[in-house]
Amino acid sequence: MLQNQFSQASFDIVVQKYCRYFDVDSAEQFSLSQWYQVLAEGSLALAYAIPAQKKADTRHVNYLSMEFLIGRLTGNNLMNLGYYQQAKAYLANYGVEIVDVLEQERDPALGNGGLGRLAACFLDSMASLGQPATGYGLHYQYGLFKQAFENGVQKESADFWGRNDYPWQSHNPAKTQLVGFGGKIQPIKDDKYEWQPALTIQGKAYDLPVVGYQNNVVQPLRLWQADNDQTFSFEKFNDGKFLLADKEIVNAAALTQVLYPNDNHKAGQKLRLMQQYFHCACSVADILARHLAQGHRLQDFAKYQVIQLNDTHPTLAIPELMRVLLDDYDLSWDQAWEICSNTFAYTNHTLLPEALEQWDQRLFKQLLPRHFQIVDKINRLFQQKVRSEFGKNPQIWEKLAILFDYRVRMANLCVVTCFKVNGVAQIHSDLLVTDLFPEYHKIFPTKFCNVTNGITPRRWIRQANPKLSDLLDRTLQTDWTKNLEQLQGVEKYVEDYGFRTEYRQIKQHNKAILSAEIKQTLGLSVNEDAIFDVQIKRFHEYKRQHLNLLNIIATYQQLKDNPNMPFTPRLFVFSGKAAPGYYLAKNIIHAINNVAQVINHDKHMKDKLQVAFLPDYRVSLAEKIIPAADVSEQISMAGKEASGTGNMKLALNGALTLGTLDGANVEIAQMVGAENIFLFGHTVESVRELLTQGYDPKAYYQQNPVLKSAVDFLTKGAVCQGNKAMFKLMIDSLIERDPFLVLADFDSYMVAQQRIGQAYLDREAWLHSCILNTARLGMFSSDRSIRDYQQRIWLK
Ligand code: GP0
Repeated sequence: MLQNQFSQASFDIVVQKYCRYFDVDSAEQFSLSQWYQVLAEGSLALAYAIPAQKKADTRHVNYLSMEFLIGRLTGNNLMNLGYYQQAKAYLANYGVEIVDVLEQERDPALGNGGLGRLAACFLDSMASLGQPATGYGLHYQYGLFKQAFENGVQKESADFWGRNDYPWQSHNPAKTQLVGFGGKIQPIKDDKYEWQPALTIQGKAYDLPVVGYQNNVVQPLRLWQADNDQTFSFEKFNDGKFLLADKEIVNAAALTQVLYPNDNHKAGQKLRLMQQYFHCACSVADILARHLAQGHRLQDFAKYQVIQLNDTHPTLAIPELMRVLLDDYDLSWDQAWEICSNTFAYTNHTLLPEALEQWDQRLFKQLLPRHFQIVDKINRLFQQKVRSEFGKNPQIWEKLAILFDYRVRMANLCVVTCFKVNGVAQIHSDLLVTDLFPEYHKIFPTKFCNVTNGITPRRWIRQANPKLSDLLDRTLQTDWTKNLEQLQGVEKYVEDYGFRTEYRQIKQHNKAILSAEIKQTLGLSVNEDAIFDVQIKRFHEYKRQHLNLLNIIATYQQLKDNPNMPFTPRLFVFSGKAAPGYYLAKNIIHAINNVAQVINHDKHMKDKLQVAFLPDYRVSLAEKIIPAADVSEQISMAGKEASGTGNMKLALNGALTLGTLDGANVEIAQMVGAENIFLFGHTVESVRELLTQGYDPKAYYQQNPVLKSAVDFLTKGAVCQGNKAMFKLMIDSLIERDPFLVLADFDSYMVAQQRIGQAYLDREAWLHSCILNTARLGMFSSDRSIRDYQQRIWLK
């Protein structure tokens, strides 16, 4: 039972306060956005009215992530607090609709995509399961850029999200930290050193409450913001000792000014390395302080703390903890190593080589001289281990070294140090062992494991799809969000007329809402009876939005040639951003927009074939698209998508997956059964075969007239406005190299699309499959992921 009752009085106080602030006599005069401030502030007070948990005797999870893509919080937190209905009624008294008020909230974009959203789902699940945890991230001034289209071209603008006015955060002045950079190392005695940084920066803590689902748990997401240290030394500065080597001026606040907009790609800039260290240093200091404040002994650190590294971005926490233990707490190397190698665990999110972080050794050494020394020692000690395992073998060492060729390889540092390394879907974890880290696996056979990703059903079903949630509540008579496996209970209703009717109506209702959104943003009236075929995710070649596009063009051409051919109407929905410097991905976006223009303006295509590219993809937009989807495009080249998580959200909300055997699609297929998913394309094995045989994309282009004419369409007529070179980047990549086998999978993809068109005609059978998708995907709750982390990683 909830300890504190929803108190009308606490909202009344906030209303009074804002009457003064806004200079109005009564709340009747509040605008929607003013109501939003009242609602958020009142809800925040309710969250903090929940007493802090007693110190648990279990391991505390410290989840370190450069990104937390939290989405709007007010509605979600009210729901988790159990006060949504009361808050709704409170506003209704003033004639105000809560959903309209919630739409006023900014959507903080403190992450790029899957990795950051996963971190947010995990926070929700840890709180909801009562797993003591703190999320540690950065308080960026600018989140991921905003996206607009100008003549089809992506234009970026700064995401000024107003971090200083955001009602859900509070500055926690008790937790300020100091972080050093540059400078030199002073030897004290053998193996003892003191680091004398050239510059110190302040890290200020901004806390957001993470509210567990109706269980009286609230725990922090702590975001660090950089500021000039009060003790900033102008003397040192004037002496020119500033960062010693390059005398460059660093504006402290710049450190947390902006989120790097790269996804599945390393950036490599100095400022990014500084960001990473800043994040790690603040977090490690905070964890240590909390550990000691709770009365634990330093030597029990690993017993009470685990530090989960979300990808390699927070790897510097490893040498930082070593440094603090060695230099500040005077532990021996072996003692410090014992603690570190039992504290850290690493989650790998990608096999793409361009995403594996490596830092220039000189830069590293200049910014973090003491850390470099520590990493160098870890590397040398590990080399001895490798020699005892494999003998002196330069080829093997070349792969396993942490320091090599003047680079610091972060993934290798993680694998060597961490007590567990996990991938994010079964196929990905398998490939991690067989393809990326086979030699490491030989040395550390028990280190590797899998934890398949998940999504929080609180946000992605209960909040995003209230009508479906209501149906599930009435049908199952339990709170299925707490144990999503209970969705299995829906399976018995798959033939139930009443249930089927409602399920179908809900999808139709959600499609109508999305159609209104499309009308409002794009001015496009869509056919609500068409198949809503959705591809929403970052733009990346490996995700193959251009495969989808080629099929759209080919279909358009067929419909032009043969207007009476049997065809099930389609609406193709795209949304997603490309990194600002990723020209090929931006070229694909441009091509989709231009093709959309042509098709949407062709009156013969009206209600038959339409393309809607919604700009500025973000969590709140995903919440509108996902419940309305009929088909979920998960079409990466097999072996490249670590897991995917949008695939889970869409399928749970009753979209059928059109996918390759990649990432979590493999497990989705196992759960729903082959009849309830549309699989196509090369598998990991057949990709391998094709590539060893020698892949020649041009041959596919020349030998397949449908494919050829689809590609050629992009160099002709209205699509490129007479500029043949407009989509050259994309076309050359496809025909000359095609690293992700778009052309090799084209035929199989088109056939799968035709099967979908056929299948949709049998509306009863289609509905059957949708319901089974909802019923059978309970394992993709992030609660299950967190339980797996507990059992396979954290409890060890
Ligand atoms: C992986 F390496 N992912 C990265 C990265 O830099 N950013 C990122 O979002 C994603 C994977 O691509 C994923 O397959 C996965 O599900 C997600 O991390 C969470 O594990 C697609 O969302």
